[in-house]
Amino acid sequence: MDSTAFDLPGIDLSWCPGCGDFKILDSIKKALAELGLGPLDVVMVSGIGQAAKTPHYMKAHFFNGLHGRALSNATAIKAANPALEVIAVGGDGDMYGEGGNHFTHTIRRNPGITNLVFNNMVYGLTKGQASPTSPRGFRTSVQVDGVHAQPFNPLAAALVQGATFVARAFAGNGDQTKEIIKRAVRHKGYALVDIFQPCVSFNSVNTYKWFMDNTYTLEGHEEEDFGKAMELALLQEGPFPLGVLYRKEGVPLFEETLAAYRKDDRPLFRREAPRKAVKELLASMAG
Ligand SMILES: Cc1ncc(C[n+]2csc(CCOP(=O)(O)OP(=O)(O)O)c2C)c(N)n1
Repeated sequence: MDSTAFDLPGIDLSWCPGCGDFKILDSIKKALAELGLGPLDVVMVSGIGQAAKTPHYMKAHFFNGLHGRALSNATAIKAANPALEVIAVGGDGDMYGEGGNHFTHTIRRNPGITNLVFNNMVYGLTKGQASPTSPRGFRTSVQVDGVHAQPFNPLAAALVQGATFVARAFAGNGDQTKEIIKRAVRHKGYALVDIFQPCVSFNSVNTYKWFMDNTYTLEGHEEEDFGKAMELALLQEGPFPLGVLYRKEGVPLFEETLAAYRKDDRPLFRREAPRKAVKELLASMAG
């Protein structure tokens, strides 16, 4: 499959010129094409934000829901049709702020979905307020004295909740990002890829140069070594490692463990809803 299969001609992209989102969109399309997937195999799921507009800009199934709710919607879609490749995309604000609760509890369930977070350390869509991953001291029009809080650490949080695939990429490294996304999509279980993404309009600290100077590619790393992964994830100052920090195979998937699939392996979307039973249940609850 050619990556142009995912192109959606004639759309009006609202991203600023130079935005890291363009590079990530390109990496996603190439990764899916190289995996032999086409638009009908993939569902892109998002909430709200600039990053969350990604599904609007590519040809595939998509579901756009409430702010911070991409992961719960993605989990349900995967449960209804496990044959689909379900990819939840959004920014650090959407996934770790508004969606923080869903981020934590989705990981515990281990659905077979991919979670791509475009981490620009700022709220882009709403014009530059601090996000959960903004560094301490980061000044904005709202945080005029600079951010006081400790930044949220998505990699360590994911590891501690039992995420079975945890990786970090940088939008500026298109090929590496593509390869990491391919591995995340192939992984059987919840896969987080936190992608450093420079916001050229509202983050003048974490620029392309800053990310280049403060990252390095992991080499010879034991991906199944939880302790080492946690040590890398806990780094508070750069250089930050790029690559797959942690991977664990063989953990049961959310959709596999559902009672609905115990006796019947037909996907939920192919089944008749038990209308009579639902009607009776509702009637029994009325008055
Ligand atoms: C419930 C709710 N709270 C707040 C907002 C306002 N809002 C829209 S997008 C956004 C933040 C987006 O930031 P991020 O997810 O980091 O994505 P980016 O735009 O930087 O890609 C906020 C706070 C909203 N739409 N709905």
